[in-house]
Amino acid sequence: MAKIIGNSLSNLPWQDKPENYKMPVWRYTENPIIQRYQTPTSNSIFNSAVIPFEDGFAGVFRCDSLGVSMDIYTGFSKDAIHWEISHEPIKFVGDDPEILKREYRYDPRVCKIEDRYYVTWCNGYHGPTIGIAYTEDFKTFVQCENAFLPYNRNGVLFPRKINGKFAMLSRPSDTGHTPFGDIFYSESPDLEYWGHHRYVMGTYRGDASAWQSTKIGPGPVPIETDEGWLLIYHGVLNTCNGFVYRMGCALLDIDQPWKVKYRSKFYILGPTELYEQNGDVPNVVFPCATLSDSDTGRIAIYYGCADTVVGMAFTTVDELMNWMKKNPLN
Ligand code: BMA
Repeated sequence: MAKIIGNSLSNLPWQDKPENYKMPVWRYTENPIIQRYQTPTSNSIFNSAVIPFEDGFAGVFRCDSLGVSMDIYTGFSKDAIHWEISHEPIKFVGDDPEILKREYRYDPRVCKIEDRYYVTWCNGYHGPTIGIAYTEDFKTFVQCENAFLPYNRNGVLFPRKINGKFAMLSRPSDTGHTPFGDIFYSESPDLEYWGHHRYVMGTYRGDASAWQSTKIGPGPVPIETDEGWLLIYHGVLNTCNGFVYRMGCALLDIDQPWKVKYRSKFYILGPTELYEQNGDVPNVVFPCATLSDSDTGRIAIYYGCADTVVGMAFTTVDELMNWMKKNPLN
């Protein structure tokens, strides 16, 4: 039995695994939990991040507008299922107007490190790069320097310093719908200057695991366990009908997270429901956040469905560990 190292969360949303269900991740029966037209100006709400906050939950949501512009919005919830999402995008504050210029913002992650909530997202700055901001109250958001030069997407912070440094996973990319992509690790003493870049893992080109053959990218903030960092990630296959996005999991070394201990050969969730197969971009499940409970090992995964709505799914730390260990990618 692996153990989650972190806080207990007795109000974690939960449903038991259906009987005789062969996959390690199962969906919430009332999915999707967030609808595309949920705010007055939204065309779609997906690829969004949630976190425990005060006596409930807060989140940062990707809402594409009816003009199909991309921005990120706060939201709050008592039960982590029903969300009130702001009608106005986050307005960032900061010292340097150059950094505050908005081109586009999408695919947020939220990570608590010590007393602050950090938001990372794909930030337009002459091409996509990783934006970083912090907040203490989900009202005032201070924007920091972009982490990297363009082009990069999927910047995901670790929830504590590693060897005394902030740590981030990311996926260097290009200006378009990148047909490649591997996961890298970087460190920073101050969240401004990033270095110590390490290759973590890449696409798999063999036949055994084609679902992750075109590109992969880190998903939710890694979950600390007594066996290592549990990472849920997305993997993409290029088919004759375009990209198909699925989810997988990996276990990274606790002190040297660029060392991969296990990685799943089989995906853990794929787009098989109508709301995952149909939408503005068909065949996408895209995980951006989890909530987890250290007492029970339960995990709720939040994921974008077909670039249109948000879904929730459940698993446990043991389900994912067993899945990887039974069918590892060598
Ligand atoms: C990626 C990002 C994601 C999106 C995915 C599938 O490049 O734009 O936000 O979910 O493509 O369209």
